[in-house]
Amino acid sequence: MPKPSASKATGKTCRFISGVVEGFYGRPWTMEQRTELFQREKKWGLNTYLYAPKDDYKHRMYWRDLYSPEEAEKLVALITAAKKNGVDFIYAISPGLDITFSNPKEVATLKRKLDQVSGFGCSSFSLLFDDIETEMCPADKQAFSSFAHAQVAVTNEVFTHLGQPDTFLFCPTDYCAAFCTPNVSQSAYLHTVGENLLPGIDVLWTGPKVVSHHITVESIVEVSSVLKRAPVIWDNIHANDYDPQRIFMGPYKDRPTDLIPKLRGVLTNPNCEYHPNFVAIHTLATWCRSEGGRGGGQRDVEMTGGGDDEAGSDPCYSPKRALTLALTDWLQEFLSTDQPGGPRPLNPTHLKKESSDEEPMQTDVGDPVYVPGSGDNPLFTAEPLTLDDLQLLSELFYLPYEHGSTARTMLTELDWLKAHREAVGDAETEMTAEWRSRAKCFDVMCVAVFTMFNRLSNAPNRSILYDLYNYICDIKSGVTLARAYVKQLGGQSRPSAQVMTDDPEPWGFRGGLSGEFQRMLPCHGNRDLFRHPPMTSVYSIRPFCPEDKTEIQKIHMEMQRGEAKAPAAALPALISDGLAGGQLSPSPNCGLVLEDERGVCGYALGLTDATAAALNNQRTLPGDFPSLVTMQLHPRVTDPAPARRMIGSLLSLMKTSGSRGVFCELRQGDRRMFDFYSKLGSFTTLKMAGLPQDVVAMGTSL
Ligand code: GDL
Repeated sequence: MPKPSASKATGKTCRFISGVVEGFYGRPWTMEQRTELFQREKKWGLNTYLYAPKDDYKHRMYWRDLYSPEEAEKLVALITAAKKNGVDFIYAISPGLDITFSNPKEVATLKRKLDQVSGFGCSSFSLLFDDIETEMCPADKQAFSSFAHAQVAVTNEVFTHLGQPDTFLFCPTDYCAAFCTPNVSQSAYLHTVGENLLPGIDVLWTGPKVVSHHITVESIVEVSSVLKRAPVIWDNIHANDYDPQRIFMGPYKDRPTDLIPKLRGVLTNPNCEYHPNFVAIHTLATWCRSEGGRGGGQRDVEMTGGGDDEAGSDPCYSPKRALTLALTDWLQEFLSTDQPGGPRPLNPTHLKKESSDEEPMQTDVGDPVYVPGSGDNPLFTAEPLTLDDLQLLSELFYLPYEHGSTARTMLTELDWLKAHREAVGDAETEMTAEWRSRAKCFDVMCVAVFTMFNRLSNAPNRSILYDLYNYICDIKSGVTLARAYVKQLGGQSRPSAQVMTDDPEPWGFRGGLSGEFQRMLPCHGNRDLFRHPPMTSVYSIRPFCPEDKTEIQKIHMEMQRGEAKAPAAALPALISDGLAGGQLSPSPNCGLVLEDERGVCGYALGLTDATAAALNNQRTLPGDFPSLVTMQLHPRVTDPAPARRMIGSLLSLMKTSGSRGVFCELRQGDRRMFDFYSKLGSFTTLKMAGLPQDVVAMGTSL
């Protein structure tokens, strides 16, 4: 643990604040869970719990209301339990939704509430002003020169009223760099806080962002100099209250241990579900302990990151090893029964019984035990959960900015299998063999997820399982769909009803209305090629015929208009404009047209020998790419699949016509096609002499 240090501002000896803030939106934890948390904190060497559940009535929305005798009794018990475990219980209140800072009655009400909690045995407090409206009411505007002045005045007054507690935390409204205008060092708000907040009050800070990917020493030095004190990090790295599909069970990470001497403390605001926070809190504790070995000659060799496979590793802390330590301890929790009536361990003699007409065995509670006979179904059994299962669970639900390694591999492999699906069905080439072998590995990974799911479902500790259930069920469905799709690509099964149907069951498309909204927004997940609401159209691809020229021209013109903020004439000319514009005809058998119920909605055209066309446009072709392709889709085609099928078919046709490499030209404004070719995987950017500015060439060998 970090050594206690003397505060420059107050001369008080301060221990490094470490622990948990229950500061998320949604259902607060139960008193039993909190009490268990204190025991864990004690065991793991953490020393603080900040009580700040956003949706606890009397913490925020009804902050003025005093606790009833029943509530008081529970809080007293909680505060006592914290003390018993050496955990500092900090009571936080969030009056910012509607307090009038300049009204003395309001300040008196706040003091009365905190006095009540003080009477419960609590001696550490916190005022939170996060996530509130920054516009002051007219009365406050009259009384204070800024919002920061209003908050600081009330906070100082309450702090003094409570007798300047040893621990008193203030959460600013601009609690991360992203909220500061224009930036941290020039933020008038933070400067006011730094200069006017009494020195005994510590300030909470979430880092560069609300959910910070990295927190660097430099960023902390910068904010500390403005705040005139080292902040306490309120870390949202494991918070999941903003997305019901995510939960984080990766290790505490991307905060160098060099930060520890620069900070007043770290409190993690983790997942809303209590049990899955085992990893978040255990690894934070390991991180906090890591500093203990510094300079003292007793560095914890087990925990040092050196020689680890983690890039830029910390000499004092290895997230990977911290994770293994946490999961090893967590496994024991999973295996301990938490509810009466759980499965009884099977008596091995029962399993040996051959015939069902023997007398049923009696257990110690007298229930008959069913023993299947020789022709009966064997009993369902799931093997006990293993450390590998928990490792996989953590990797599938890792961190907000990072999937775990198995998750990354599965995504990469699925992407590759999709991009190279033309390999299947060819004569047995090397590529086909590679495709099949990678598909097999993908399948093994999918099966490991299902096995983990079964073993988790059978784990004796039901409370942990229930907290995880929705998430593991969700990932199981996602993996089931992906697996079925790969099998179908490999010709091992007919197109799966769930993957391909135009009328999927509710569980075949996920995410509800919110998911649909998101998929329709332009910034939706940068991995996505096109926005694709549920498929409603049936597409067909057929060979191009000269009668299609007019429709193709229309699409070509329309796309040019969309691409150009300026009139079409201002766009740099592409060699393929001639093909799409009808001046050039595609080579025989090298044109395809996409149709939906409204008619032609896309085209893919190729010239096997583009030398002459290139010369006309003052380009010099790169030697290995003599052929030109161009593809365009009407904006109403929101599903990426037909586009991929069409370009795949065109490339096959061109190869059959003798081409060994194709290229395409794209204007930089045509992001959609640029993304499309980039994500196919096989196309790369080419150097080509004579390309106009703002035009890129991409190509692939055939
Ligand atoms: C926030 C909220 C917090 C919430 C978190 C993650 C702070 C200081 N406040 O902004 O209550 O749980 O985001 O959604 O972080």
